[in-house]
Order: sequence, then C-alpha cells, then structure tokens
Amino acid sequence: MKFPLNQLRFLALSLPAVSAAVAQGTGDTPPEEKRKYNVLFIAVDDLNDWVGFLGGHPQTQTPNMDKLAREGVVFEKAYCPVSVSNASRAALLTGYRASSTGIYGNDSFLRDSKVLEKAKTLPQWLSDYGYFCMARGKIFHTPGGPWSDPQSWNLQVPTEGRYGHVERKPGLMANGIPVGEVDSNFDWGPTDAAFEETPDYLNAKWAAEQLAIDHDRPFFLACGIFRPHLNWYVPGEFFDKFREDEMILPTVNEEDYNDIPEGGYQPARDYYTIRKYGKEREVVQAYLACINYADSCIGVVLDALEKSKYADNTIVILWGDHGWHLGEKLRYKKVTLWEEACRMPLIIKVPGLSSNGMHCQAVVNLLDLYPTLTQLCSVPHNTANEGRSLVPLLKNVEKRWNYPTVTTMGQNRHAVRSDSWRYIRYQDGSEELYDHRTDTLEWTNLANDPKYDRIKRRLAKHIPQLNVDKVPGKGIGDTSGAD
Ligand SMILES: [Ca+2]
Ligand SMILES: [Ca+2]
Ligand SMILES: [Ca+2]
Repeated sequence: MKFPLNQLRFLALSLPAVSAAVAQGTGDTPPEEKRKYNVLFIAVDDLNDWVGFLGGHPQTQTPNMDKLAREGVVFEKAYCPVSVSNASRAALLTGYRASSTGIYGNDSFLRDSKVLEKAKTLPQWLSDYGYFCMARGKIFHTPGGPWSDPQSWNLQVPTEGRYGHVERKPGLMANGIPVGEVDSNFDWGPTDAAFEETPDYLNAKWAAEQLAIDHDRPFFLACGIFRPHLNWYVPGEFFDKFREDEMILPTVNEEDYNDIPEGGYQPARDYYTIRKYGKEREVVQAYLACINYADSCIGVVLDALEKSKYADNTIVILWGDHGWHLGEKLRYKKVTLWEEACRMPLIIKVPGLSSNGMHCQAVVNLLDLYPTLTQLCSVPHNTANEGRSLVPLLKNVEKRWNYPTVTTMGQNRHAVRSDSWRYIRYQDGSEELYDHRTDTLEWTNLANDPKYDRIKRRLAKHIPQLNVDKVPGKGIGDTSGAD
C-alpha cells in the first residue's frame, strides 16, 4: 500500500496520541496537543561493522545493540560524510557536507567555517521548535569547551569517571610494544576499574536517569560513547570474554597496493609494527573487548528506556561516526576512502513502524539523519540540509533508492558509493573503482580499464562541485590524539 509522504508522517507520528484519544472516546487530539516523539541519540566513537547485526566479525559480542537492531531498521549500507570524528560529526550535526564548509579533519573548529558560523545544528533546530536538547559524552568532537558547541544544548553535562590503571613495563606500552614504535594512543590492556566507575558507563547511567524524569517537553537526549576509540583501556572483565589465541583475523592481501595510484593511501607503519611484534590477535581482542564494553553501556540506556514511560514514543538512533581498518588494506585506524573506513553501523527505531526488525540495503549517509529527524519529529525542514530524509525507506525498506552517496577525506578527495560500486577520486585526479558485487574487500582496482569509463563517468557526477578550502586548524581540536 502506498501513502503520500505527508500522510505517512502523520500515521507514523501520531499513533500513540491517536490511539490514546480513541480509547478515551475523545476523538482526535488537537494538533498542538499531539504528543511528539522524543529522540534518544546514541553515538559510538570509531565503531565499525564488527557488531552482531552487521556480521562484520564472527566473534563480536553485542547483545544490546543486536536487540535494538531487531526492534528497529538496520541500514546495512550506511556511510559517513568524512572518515574522521570531528568532520563526520560536524557534517551530521549541521547537515552540511565537508566540501561545503571546509571542515575536513579533526583540527578545524566548525564555528570557524564561514558557512557554519551561524548555522543551526540539529539540536539547536529541534530546540527552536520546542525540544529540550541534552547531551553527555562525545557528540560533537570534543566534549566540554567550545568544541562541544555549548549553544547547541539546553543542557550539557561533563563526562566523569576513569577507565582505570593498566600495567606497563619500563620502556614499553601497556600492549608490550616499545614506546615510540606506534602512536602513543594505539595502546590497549585490561584495567583495574569497576565497570560502574568508567566514563561511558557514567554517561549511559546519566542518560538512563534522564529517562526516569518527567519532562514537560519532548526531548532530544544525546549520549556519546567513547569506546571503541583508542586507547583501548577497559576493565579486565571485558578482555576476559575474548581469548587472544582464538581471535579470527581479517583477510589481508599483501599485494593489495599493486594497483593503487600514488595519489592514494599507502600502507601504514602501524601495520608492520603490529606484525613485527606478533600483536595482530591482541588488536582484535582489544577492539572486541572495547566494543563489548560499549555495548554493555548502551544496554544500560536501552534497558532504562524500555522500563520508562517513554518507551512507546521515543525514536532511537544508534550510529558510529566512521569505520575502522584492522589490518585490511595493510592499515589500522580510519581516514581512508575505502569501505572499511567509510561504513559504520546505523539503526533507526521508530516505535510502531511496521518495518522494525528489517534490514535496509539502500545506500545512505549520516548526513541524512538531520532531515530524517526533522521529518519524524514534525518540525520544519531545514532547507540548508544537504542530506535526504530516510523516512521513505523507514516506511518501505525495499523502496527504490538510487542515490549514490559521498564520503570525503580532505579537500577534493571523495569516494562515491553506489549500490554496487565504489569510485574514489583524489585531488590529483587519480582514481580507484571497485565492483562490490564481486569484490567486497576492494582488492581489484578497475579504474584504468576503459571498459568501465561509462560507470566512472556516471559515478563522478555525484562528486561535489564545490570544494571549499580547509578551515585553518587551531592545533587544539584533537584531544583524542588519534589522526
Ligand atoms: Ca569489515
Ligand atoms: Ca571517531
Ligand atoms: Ca589492490
């Protein structure tokens, strides 16, 4: 059955209010009294597809996120606007592409962009239309201070707590690698902290407490989870769930760079250091431990929502800010234009939606969340948004959706992802092209085969025409210490 969009929105949005009114025999509810959806917005830093519901790693343990996935719509082909934190989050939260604002990396402050100086962020927009917007943890790039954009929030609460102490020997990092051989934050190890004293638990507990309060307005509750961002220090109980010697490693092709242009990426020093010290399995163990820790924190919030009076009228959105390489393409970390760095989890749960529990294969972007939420929340559309509302897909996950999406990593460096293809073009004009129907690991670059010229031209049309200069960095933005 097909409905016009505005009618769908009415159906989706007013179910709780209408059924309550009908039950009381009062007829329809006057528009101004319609209960609006609340929003629970959960950001997970540096989480790639190693979650049960995406099947990215067979040994991952993410029961809480998997439960949410069964209750909502999973976007299996969701991509970041930029494959690094600050810029991805700036794009998501302002609705502008990086290439329109000049916020390409971690060191440019979003309000220093001429375009973003006075832009309304998603929480500001919702707040202008009656929402109470609150946050704790990493939503914008750096929690606390101007980088967390205090003007975006009615309430922003600082993060507290400790991840605990890790053992280390003189001259070595906690992971046993000599100091100086990998970046200082590329470290891991079990800590002595109790789960209940760690920052992400405390962020989650705070969010859970907000769900137990009577709110006189609809709310937008943002909870930012830091792990699995480096350093991978979490309580020992999470490491204990994964045995190093049993860890399954991602498939790696040592010859992968034979067909990658000079203007593209190179193998990372980290990759060879990890291999030199035989740490490949420990890396997997530590990342999975941190994901399981993040999942446990997310469970605290989701359990609280389920027990609360907001369970039936709260939209839940769970998103990672970009992907992460764990050896694929001879790299660790992010900041590339390949699938591993560009793809991340996205779940949208709208109570009462018939698509809940389904997986959507349409190609979508985090940039689409702003217009999706304004539509779901029945507030005006912000015409500055460069993304596209996903509401039609939420109503019908199989809807035809031929909108290739873009990830940017630096000025004039873009990847276009369509249903079947990834096309990369660097600033020097060099290219890569991968056919995902036969090459999900992106091993064979087809860009130099004239047979694919037509496909390249078709994909290249989606590359942004406007590519503004990078907003000068302040050199203070990246307190995470990672890329
Ligand atoms: Ca993967
Ligand atoms: Ca990140
Ligand atoms: Ca290759």
